[in-house]
Amino acid sequence: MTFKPRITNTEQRITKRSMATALKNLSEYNQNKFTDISQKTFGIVVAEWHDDITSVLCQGAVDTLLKHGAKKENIYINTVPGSFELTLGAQFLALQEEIDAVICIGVVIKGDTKHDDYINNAVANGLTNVALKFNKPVSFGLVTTNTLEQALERAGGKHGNKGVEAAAAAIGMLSF
Ligand code: DLZ
Repeated sequence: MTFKPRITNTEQRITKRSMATALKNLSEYNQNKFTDISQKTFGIVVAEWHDDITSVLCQGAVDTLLKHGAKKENIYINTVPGSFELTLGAQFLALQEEIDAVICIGVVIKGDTKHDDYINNAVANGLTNVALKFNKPVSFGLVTTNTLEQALERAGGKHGNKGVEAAAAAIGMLSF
């Protein structure tokens, strides 16, 4: 029997997917397997930098939790100065036994220096570590863009709302 690699199919899938990413609202998610979250408690950490945008992302996250059955009194929102501080904020929340999942919200827009790279990498690594350390979902609602316009497109604009996605990811992981 000859082995036929399915490289062509894989390439087709990848092309389709990247086209979809460029064109579609990114906030579509699969809720079929969502667990009952009516008794779950959520901590949201929101960065104050670009707070006109992070507040919209946070609202998207809260609306999504409520839409799927979370109780308002079981959602705790805390702010941190900037996205770099999201990791420690997430750790403070994850440390609380009653918190089931943490959702982190921030916006980092590229400037003239590599500052954004350092922040984004630190947050990605830091939040991964917190999730693994506390064995709890910690979702990455960090909008990382080149321009303000791109950030706005991902905060209730044509590419959806990254806060919605972050909340959906947290619920998805609680349903694991
Ligand atoms: C310093 C800084 C810069 C330049 N840009 C952003 C940004 O685009 N988004 C954001 O959330 N925070 C930014 N910060 C602040 C850092 O995240 C952090 O709060 C400071 O470096 C203090 O630790």
